[in-house]
Amino acid sequence: MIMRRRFFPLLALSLATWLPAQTPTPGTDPDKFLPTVANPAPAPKVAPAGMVWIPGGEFSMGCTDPRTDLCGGNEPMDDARPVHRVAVDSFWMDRTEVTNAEFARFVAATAYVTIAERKPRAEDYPGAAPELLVAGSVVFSPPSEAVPLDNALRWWRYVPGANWRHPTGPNSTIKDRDRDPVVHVAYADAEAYAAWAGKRLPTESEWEFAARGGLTGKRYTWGDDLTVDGKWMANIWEGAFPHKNAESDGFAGVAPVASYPANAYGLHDMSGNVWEWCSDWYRPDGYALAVRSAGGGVVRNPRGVTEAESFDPTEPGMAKRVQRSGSFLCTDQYCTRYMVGTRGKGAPDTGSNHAGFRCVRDVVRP
Ligand SMILES: [Ca+2]
Ligand SMILES: [Ca+2]
Repeated sequence: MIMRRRFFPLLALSLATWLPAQTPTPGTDPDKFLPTVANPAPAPKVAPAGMVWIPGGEFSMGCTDPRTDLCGGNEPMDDARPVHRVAVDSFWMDRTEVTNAEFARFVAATAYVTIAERKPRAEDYPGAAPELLVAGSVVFSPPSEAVPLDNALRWWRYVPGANWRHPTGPNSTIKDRDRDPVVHVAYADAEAYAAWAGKRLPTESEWEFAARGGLTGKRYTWGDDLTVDGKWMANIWEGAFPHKNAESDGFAGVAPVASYPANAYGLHDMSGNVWEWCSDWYRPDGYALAVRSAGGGVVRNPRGVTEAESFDPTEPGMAKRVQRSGSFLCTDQYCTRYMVGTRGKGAPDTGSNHAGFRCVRDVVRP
């Protein structure tokens, strides 16, 4: 349906209260974090340009219910439990989200046309009115006054002509915004870029291992407090969502990548700025299924469920890919998914002006 390109994923990213409480899987404690143990193998001597070494290892993946935490938000994050033990191999990861300049080089080399720049085909969106079948993407369009937070359509709009070159609509440009993360990138667009760059998209477990930076069970990529010495550590939303952005962190919209401190692995913006695609298909009970398939032990290099198994109770029948990191629109009033163990998801054909990606590369040892 064209509605998914118009509105849906952003709504879904923001609602998790529908998730049923999950039955604990035998052999796991849904709230138990054990120490992260990095693989001992040293990094190869030469790092690919713009990438950092992620040693891989064993860690506890997931998050506990944050609602009683200071600034923990109002969602239980049931889909990120049980907290369970996962092992991932080492890999390289982009130190930042992919930028406009990087994506422009890819497009210049390949003449690639993103999904948001293509006219939707009527056969892919049966029942859609012909006037709706226009190229475009979803843009944050805040109301001028406070609104109930139960319907994301109050602040999202499908904008014809919005795409990575025109982030907020046809009259906007990316001139002088080389260092901004590229946005309006559908999953296939991100995959095409990664293939061109000799990389791939991260799995969800690789992404979380990297984001945690060797720490154990922390709420954020840097620790347990939202700010450090009064400083903002990520580009999120302060003020009253969605109508009044206080910009205390310095940015109302996207920030140039690496505007905030890196985590311990040298990765920037693993919390906030823009959402980042992961290669796993989404399913709210995916962690329990993974633990079960591992016989209750350590889950090794999980790849997630299949497309056919993907399920989102808010949109049954639509397979979704995982997205991580939260964005400049996440706030403790709404969608606190800048917390490192939390999960998001999106329809693969849908980008928006708060969603991008970064890539990883496998290690090739001589
Ligand atoms: Ca901000
Ligand atoms: Ca991010």
